[in-house]
Amino acid sequence: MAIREILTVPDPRLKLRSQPVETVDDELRALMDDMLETMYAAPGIGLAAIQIGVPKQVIVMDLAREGEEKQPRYFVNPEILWASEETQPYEEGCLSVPEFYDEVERPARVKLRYLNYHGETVEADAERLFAVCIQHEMDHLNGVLFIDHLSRLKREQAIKKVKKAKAA
Ligand code: K2U
Ligand code: ZN
Repeated sequence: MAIREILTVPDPRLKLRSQPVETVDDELRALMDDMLETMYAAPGIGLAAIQIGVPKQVIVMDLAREGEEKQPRYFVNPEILWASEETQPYEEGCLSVPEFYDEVERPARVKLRYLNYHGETVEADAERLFAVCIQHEMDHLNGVLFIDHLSRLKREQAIKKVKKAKAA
């Protein structure tokens, strides 16, 4: 396993649309292992493959709280089958937009279909933080960042802040 570099704005690769995975094999599992190690080290609770420069439809997540046993989850070629009309606001952050947080409104509940770590098809219902995180990560697979849901002014402020921090 290896900790990989996390891309940050304004890296153009973060705007790429990620490609579907053909086969969940040992090579893909090695990528997911690296993604999980990278996410824990950040630290974060979710990570999309494009954030380490790999344009594949792969997400890892662990919503376990501090002190709880780790609960890693793997999502390959995830699809949203249904989303509630009801929405919920959440103060989001992103490992690719460090030190910037703002509120984003998203559907409160979603139904997902995806392939798991072993390539098996799974359906799941997500709500609360799981719903927020999976939609945030699936945005990454479409080249969309949470700041793209904000005003142009806030988006430009976020990018300027990250650029300044990188130059320091
Ligand atoms: O995509 C990422 O950069 C991972 C995010 C996932 C996330 C974003 C917004 C809301 C929930 C999850 C990082 O984990 S951001 C760090 C973080 C940590 C705990 C709670 C919220 C955000
Ligand atoms: Zn993110």
